[in-house]
Order: sequence, then structure tokens, then C-alpha cells
Amino acid sequence: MSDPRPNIVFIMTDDHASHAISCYGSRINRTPHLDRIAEGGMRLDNCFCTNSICTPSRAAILTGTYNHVNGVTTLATPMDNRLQTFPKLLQAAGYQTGLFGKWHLGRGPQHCPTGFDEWAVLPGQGYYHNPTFIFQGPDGGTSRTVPGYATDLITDMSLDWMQRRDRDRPFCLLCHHKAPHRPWYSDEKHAAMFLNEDVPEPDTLLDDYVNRARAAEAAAMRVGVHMDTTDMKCEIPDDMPEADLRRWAYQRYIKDYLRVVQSVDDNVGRLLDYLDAEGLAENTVVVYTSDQGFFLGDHGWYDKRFMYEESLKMPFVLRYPAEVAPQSVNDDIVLNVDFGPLFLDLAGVPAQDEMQGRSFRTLLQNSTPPDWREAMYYRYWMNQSDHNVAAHYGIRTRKYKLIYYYYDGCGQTGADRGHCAGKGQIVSIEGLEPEWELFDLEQDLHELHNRVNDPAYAGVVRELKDELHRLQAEVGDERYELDRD
Ligand SMILES: [Ca+2]
Repeated sequence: MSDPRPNIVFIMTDDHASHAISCYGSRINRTPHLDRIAEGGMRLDNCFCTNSICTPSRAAILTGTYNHVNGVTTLATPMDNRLQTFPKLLQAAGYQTGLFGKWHLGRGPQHCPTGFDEWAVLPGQGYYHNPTFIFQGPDGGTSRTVPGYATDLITDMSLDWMQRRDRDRPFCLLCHHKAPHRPWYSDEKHAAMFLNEDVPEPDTLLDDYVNRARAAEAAAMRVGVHMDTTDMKCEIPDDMPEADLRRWAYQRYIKDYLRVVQSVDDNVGRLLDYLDAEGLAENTVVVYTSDQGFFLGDHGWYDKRFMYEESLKMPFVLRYPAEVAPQSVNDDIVLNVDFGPLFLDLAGVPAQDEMQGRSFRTLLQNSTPPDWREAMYYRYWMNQSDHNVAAHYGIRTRKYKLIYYYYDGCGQTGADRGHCAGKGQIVSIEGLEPEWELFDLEQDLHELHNRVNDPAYAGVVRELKDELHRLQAEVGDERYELDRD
């Protein structure tokens, strides 16, 4: 008799915000195949990353630990591949394990993928067209260029690997697309989407950043002024007022982004069709997520990094017909560090003590444990670099968000490298005094009004600071030296 344990197909994309997925209520696109996963299982509405940037989020997912523990705090801190990960534990328990697509946790013998029977990954971000892949091999692998479009190729490799599997043992496939990461190069099939129409603008496209910490205005991630000709695929007008430029650039940006997303959706459909055709759908856990959210013109921005909702929130849909009722929705707070413990739990493999996340298997059955978390801890370490975003940490509960910007790289590798995107003026944030932001998420969905100095919220601020510091201590992180309240 074959092994009854479920297969796991873990599909992850790069920078795909949930508000560009139709089952999350997107106003700008349709994603029928991602919706198929949600319709056949569960959609999580409060799934958050603990540090909204590629490499750190990926390390948190694989290891089940926060970045101050796994050491992957920024884009310049590759992961030590000797760390314990959920794929290693599944492999040791008899699972076949495969990884295809984006890795972005470093190269070479100390950082290449480990814990996989077979892998092929893009170096760094990789390219959309005719990408080079690093294939499993001695000294960290062997590079070879493969003709085709990255999203199709990563799916082809995933399908080929599943086709060659040992049918008597369960498998865990990590299909990790590079799409829709900047600079959003479409394939031919979707190049003509939206050609003769405008895409609706987000409510906060023309945000002026008043009533916020200085970090918001300083961020060099504005659609238009902080983009370059590679982003826009054309010359950028230099005589347009900023608001007009933002609206013009938004249309170019969002159309490219959505074209790239549409290829992801098609290719997810190919994987789902394969599982159906092989009779595997019932006993296979299919997850679709992204390493973090993304600003789709919200607050006038692209990119991520901030603890604001669009960037903090991860899409997460899961189908597992053997255990999860169709069309379920859950709004408990789930974190990227919980994914590994969940996969291990579903496979009947004990999680290691060092994993800080918690399996949310009971949530999938609409049963929330009484001691499930009511708040989450976040920390972005990469001060200044690339997009001039301030280092910050904070807490989010169901109702409030409190953020502490401390404007200090704290000696982290990859922080404090002055660098600017596009032609926009950069306001230095070096040495600014720390600032707090409080948002009342029920009153202020778009996080436009910092209430931290509003006397009506004094009690709330006190409670949230205490809870923030308690959570910080609980996960073993250190408070910033000037945060003495
Ligand atoms: Ca990313």
C-alpha cells in the first residue's frame, strides 16, 4: 500500500500583493486559477510577513524563525544552508523534495539550496526571458541558460519533476516563481492586455504623506519619480508635475505588473490540472502565497518594506480536500514563520523546538485555539538602503498598528548603503530622532492619520507599547537603545 501522507505543492511568487488576486477582491484583475485554490479550500485574510522583503521572508518561511534568530536580516545577509528547515525535515522523514525557481538566499557551497533531492534556481532575482538557472551540482551548482519565459520554465521543471516521482512516496514541491518582481517583463501571450483601457487607481495614489512619521515622505519608492527607464520601458517625461507623473507612471507600471501576474495564474492552472489528471488533488496540500505584499500605487508607491498593510499582508490560499472544507475563510493572525510548522504537522513530522512559528492546522478546520495570538511582531532592518526606508519595528493587533521608526542600521550588513532609485530627490534620514506611528485600522483603513499624539489614544498607545516589548522579548529580539518608554 502506498504512503498515505499528503503531498505538498508550495507555490510562492515574489512581490504579489493580495489586492491583485480576484478572490481577495481585486478591483484591477482576475486570477481564475488562484481563485480555484481558494474556492476548493481556505483563504487567509490576516496572513503577515515578519519582515517585508524577499531574502529575509524566505529565510523565515524555510526555518520557521524570525530574522534576528536566523541571521537573514537584509538582502545582503545570505542564509547559512546548515540551518534547519522544513524541507530538510520532510526529506529526512521520507518525502521526495524538489525546488524550482527563485531562491535568493545566496550562492555557493554555504548558501545554495540544501534539503532537496533535486533543485534548479535562478541566481539572485534572475531574468524573465531566457534566464540562467543554477542546477544542482558540485560547489554550489552549475549554471546554464535555458530558452523560454521564466514562469513557464519553472512550471515545466516542476511538472517534469512530479512526473518522474516515486509513486510510492509522498512529495513536497517548492515551485517558487520570480514573477512578478520588478522590472515586470511580460511574455508575448499577455503583452496586449490592457492596451486600450486604464486600470483603476488606488485611493491613496496621490498621498502627500502628511500626518505620518518622516519616514513616509522620505521613502524613495514613489511611482514615477523613483522609477527608471527599465521600469517604464520608455523615456520618463521630465516636465510633468509630480501628481501627473505619478498617474502616468502608475498606468505603465500596473499594466506590466498585471501582465506578469496573468502568466503566473495560467501556470498555476497548469499545476492544478496536472494534479487533477493524476488523481492527486484529494491528498495534496496546495498553497499559493507570495514572500510579502507590495504597494500597487498605494501611498503613491511601488515596492514593500514598510509595515503598512499592503506590504505586510501576504496572500495565502490553501487547498487540501481531505481535510479543509471548500470556500473557507479565516481571519486569525497567521505569520510566515508558521508555514514550516504547518507543513510538518500536515505530514505528521514533529517541528523542531527552535522553530518559533506555530502550526495553524486547526485553523484550517475552522477551530481557533483559545490561546492563538492576538498580535504580531514585525521588524524591518535594512535602514536607508535602496529605497531610503527607515528601519522600524512594530506590533499589529486586529484593531491597531503601532510602529517605531528608529532610523538606524544597527550595524546590519546591507543597511545604510546610500542608494537611490530614479531621479527623485532623496531626503537623508540619517540620524533622525526616532518616531512612533499609531493607526486605528477600524477608523483609518488606509493608514493616513498617525494618532500617536492624540490624547484620546493615550491609553491604547501605553498598552500597545507594553505588548510590543513583551512580544519582542518573547521572540528573543532586542529593544532599540532609545526606545525606553
Ligand atoms: Ca519579494
